[in-house]
Amino acid sequence: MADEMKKTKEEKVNSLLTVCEASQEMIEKAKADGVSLIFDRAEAMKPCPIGVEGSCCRTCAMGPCRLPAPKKKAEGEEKKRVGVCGATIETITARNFVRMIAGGSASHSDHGRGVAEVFLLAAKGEIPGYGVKDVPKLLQLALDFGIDIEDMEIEEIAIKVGELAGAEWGKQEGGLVMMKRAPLKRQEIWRKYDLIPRGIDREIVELMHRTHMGVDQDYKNLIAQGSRAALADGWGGSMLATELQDILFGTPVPIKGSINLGVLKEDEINIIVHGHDPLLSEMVVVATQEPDMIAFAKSKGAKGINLAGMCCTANEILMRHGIPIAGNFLQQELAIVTGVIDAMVVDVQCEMQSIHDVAQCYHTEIITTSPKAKISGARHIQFEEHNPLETAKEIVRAAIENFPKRTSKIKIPGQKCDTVVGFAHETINYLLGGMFRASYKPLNDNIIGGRIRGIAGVVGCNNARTVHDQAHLTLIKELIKNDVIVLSTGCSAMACGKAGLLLPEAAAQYAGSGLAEVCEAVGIPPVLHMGSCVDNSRILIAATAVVKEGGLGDDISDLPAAGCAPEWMSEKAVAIGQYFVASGVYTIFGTTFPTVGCDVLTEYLFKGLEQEVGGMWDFATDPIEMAKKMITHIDKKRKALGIDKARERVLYDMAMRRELEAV
Ligand code: NFS
Ligand code: SF4
Repeated sequence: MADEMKKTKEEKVNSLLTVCEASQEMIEKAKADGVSLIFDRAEAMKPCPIGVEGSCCRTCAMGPCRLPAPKKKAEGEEKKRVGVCGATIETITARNFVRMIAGGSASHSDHGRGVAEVFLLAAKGEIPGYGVKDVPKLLQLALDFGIDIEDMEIEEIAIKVGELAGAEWGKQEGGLVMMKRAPLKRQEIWRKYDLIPRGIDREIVELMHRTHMGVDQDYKNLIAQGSRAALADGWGGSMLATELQDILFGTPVPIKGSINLGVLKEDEINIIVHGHDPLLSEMVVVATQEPDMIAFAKSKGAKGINLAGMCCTANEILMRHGIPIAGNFLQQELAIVTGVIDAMVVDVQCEMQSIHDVAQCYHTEIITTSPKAKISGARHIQFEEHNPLETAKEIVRAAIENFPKRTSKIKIPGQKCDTVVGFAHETINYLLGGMFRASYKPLNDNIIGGRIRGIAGVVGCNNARTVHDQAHLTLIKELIKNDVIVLSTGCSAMACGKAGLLLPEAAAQYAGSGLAEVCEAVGIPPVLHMGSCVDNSRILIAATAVVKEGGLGDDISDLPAAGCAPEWMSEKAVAIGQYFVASGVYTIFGTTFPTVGCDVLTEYLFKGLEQEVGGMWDFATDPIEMAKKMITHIDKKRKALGIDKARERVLYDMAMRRELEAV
């Protein structure tokens, strides 16, 4: 309390912006340096109250038609809310909602397409430095695509896989191949409701067509197309991105790393790779280790080259190389504020245009690399896919040349935290079952026995409309306290890393006794970092593996599991949410929900969908309430499975176990 009193007014305000101390320090420094940040802009500009509820249609030039809910609706008196063309509020909110799905699915999937293209070039031996790193995974994918691999060389198989995988984007019919990985019952449900995507691009294009003025004007039909496009992302574009990246760069295995702004080094060249695509950053990793680059850095007075990641690119290279993470989405400007970033290299997605303005106040060079993502005024060094190492070296050279231009405005926060990351589905399998009997059985047994109450996927962004990292951490701590194991990706996983939740020791400190016991026995943290946002597909695969292991029902919707994006902001999060829902998962969002302007649609998303696909949406702003809702759902599923009694006796002996199995 005394400490609380000692805080200046300014510190109190800053602590309302973020719970991350390193970020607080940099927000204060930015103020002193006269730099405007996202936090300032969010304060100065509030969201449009009509748009935030999804009640504004700007689909054609007769609008925008704004349809806010009437202030006081007396029973039965509400006039039908329609736009100029007669579109109802149900149509308008559904249209807006599914267009977010289109944006999100397009982003993940176009990233996936880029990976598939590079994969094929690499398979053909056309990219020096890239090749097949994970042969078993290549063979598995080849089998998924029905390739008869018996008499084929690895190179041939890789080329065939590259061709067939690449064709999934432009396919017109027949259903995406990866959908067949789902539990059979799930596939039946998708067939029953005609939700199987025909081709990745096709579903996104059709969604844009249907949401044009005067086309699909039935909200349920629109949501169904939203599901198709979202499934094309989760089980298509994202899953293929993950699989092909793993084959090219290696499937992650647990690796140590560190995270937060404290990973930056004052006496070294600091390069940040920021965005989502590991294609170039993989080579930047190599370039920073080349002797001629290190010698060049030293010739400019630096002790070495320090590479760090930001956002999902960071997750990718941390998981595969142990490269440290500087921070998550809301820290991208703050990293520059340290004054020691010599170059921030961006590829695609979640890069705020403001980083260019912030960089103007220091010496940082912003370097764009994708022809799809330029920033006015920033330097562009295009990723040359036939020779990525050359591009990477050019970037590293630019950073080194920039080092002597540093200004005196330098301060690096002390905070950094160790992490253990890289829990691919294969790793979990191996860790639990052992090398010779890789299996999910121990996990299933612990869920059935009640040591682990259920599984939660906590994912997604930071959002400047809510306290940075706070909801992620409060929610996740509440879940693990209640013996729910957490699988995490994206900026959520990074929030966990900064708070020490990605360490095995966190189990003893934060987890309930059942979960802690399992984590300690296996040596894993209570929160498993599974990668970037396209890697949410790993969660789908893990959930499927749990179903297939047996004992917990025969569909993903039977599992005691739930998903959440407590601080979401991106359209990609909506796509992810919809593919989880359409795969049978209860999925809750925090901060805001884009359909609350229409009760009928919101009711359908929150309740109606459960009758059809087994999963449903939900919304709460308080993280403890979110956790409670998730646990309630988990308990509901435990009850349906008949394993709700097991939780009363968390520790039980063999006799009790036999008794339980006999039931
Ligand atoms: Ni996911 Fe990763 Fe972060 Fe959100 Fe952006 S970086 S892809 S979209 S903000 S979690
Ligand atoms: Fe208005 Fe209809 Fe045009 Fe939308 S499509 S802006 S509701 S007239």
